[in-house]
Amino acid sequence: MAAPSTEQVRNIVLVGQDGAGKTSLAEAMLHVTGKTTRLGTTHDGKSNLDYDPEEIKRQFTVSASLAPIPWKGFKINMLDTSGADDFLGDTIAAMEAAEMALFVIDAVAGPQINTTKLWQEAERERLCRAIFINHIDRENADFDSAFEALVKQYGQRVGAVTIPIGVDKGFKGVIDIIRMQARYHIDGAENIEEIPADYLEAAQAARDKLCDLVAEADDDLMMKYLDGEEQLTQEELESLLGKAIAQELFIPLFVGSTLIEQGIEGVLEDIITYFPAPDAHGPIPLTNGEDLHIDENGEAACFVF
Ligand SMILES: Nc1nc2c(ncn2[C@@H]2O[C@H](COP(=O)(O)OP(=O)(O)O)[C@@H](O)[C@H]2O)c(=O)[nH]1
Ligand SMILES: [Mg+2]
Repeated sequence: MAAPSTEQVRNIVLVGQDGAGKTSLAEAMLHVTGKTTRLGTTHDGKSNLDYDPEEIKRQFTVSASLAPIPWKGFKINMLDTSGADDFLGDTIAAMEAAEMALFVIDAVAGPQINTTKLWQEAERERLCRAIFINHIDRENADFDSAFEALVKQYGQRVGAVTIPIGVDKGFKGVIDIIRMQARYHIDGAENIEEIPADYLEAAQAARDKLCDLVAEADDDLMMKYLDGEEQLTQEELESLLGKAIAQELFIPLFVGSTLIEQGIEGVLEDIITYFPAPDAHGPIPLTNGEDLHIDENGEAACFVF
């Protein structure tokens, strides 16, 4: 494969508490895109990423590993990290190599201590963020309470771009709030359908919240919005999403289950459509909180405090 241009590359680091399903998410992405023929699983030592004997024995990721995923002409580099206490230093180092951190949260346990530590690190580094609520197929998994807990802990910028269809063991697909459609993963492929009637109200409420958050990325639209309660058009929403994510005005929240591979294709699609690409001419976040700007010749031009 020829080297892709930087616009076609996405470097995403998977972070969060151990057990949330980071490695399983990378495995599901590899599988739904056809990079692997069998879904790798960590609980039985059959993972492509947790292959080290120590990881098989402990049943969790010890050192960061890279899963390059070629998809639709893009190259998505997923960096899978450890969420265990002893290995957070390695995880923080891996975060510096990515333009985006995808936080994986266990729907039953909610945000946990190491997730919050890593969140603070991302905040300090000005690393753009997204969230994937996983394990939604499990008994007692409750999307609304997990979502509420995340907003409480990480702020109002968190907004759902997918919501679940069905609860715990009856979970069977997601509603894509950006495209307003239902997405089901059935027999190895994705089926796109209309939103079921009993989910229309919840989908519209999530859509309104999404538009509110994303409008913040454009002053003119925000004024229009405040003046006349005008809705964003589909085009306006799509054109502002990437900007709102890159400016950290909006933190997209996805939901799904890596074990039954629901909600995975939507994340991949949004990664290539809205997540930031490596950009040599944009600000590069530094560990000390300053921004280093690079001029057209690739030289460090100035520090902005
Ligand atoms: N029921 C259910 N189990 C999951 C899901 N995702 C991961 N698991 C299980 O949760 C455990 C931890 O997953 P893993 O990917 O190793 O978590 P990590 O430490 O964040 O990388 C494993 O036993 C997985 O099989 C899910 O969506 N649903
Ligand atoms: Mg892992």
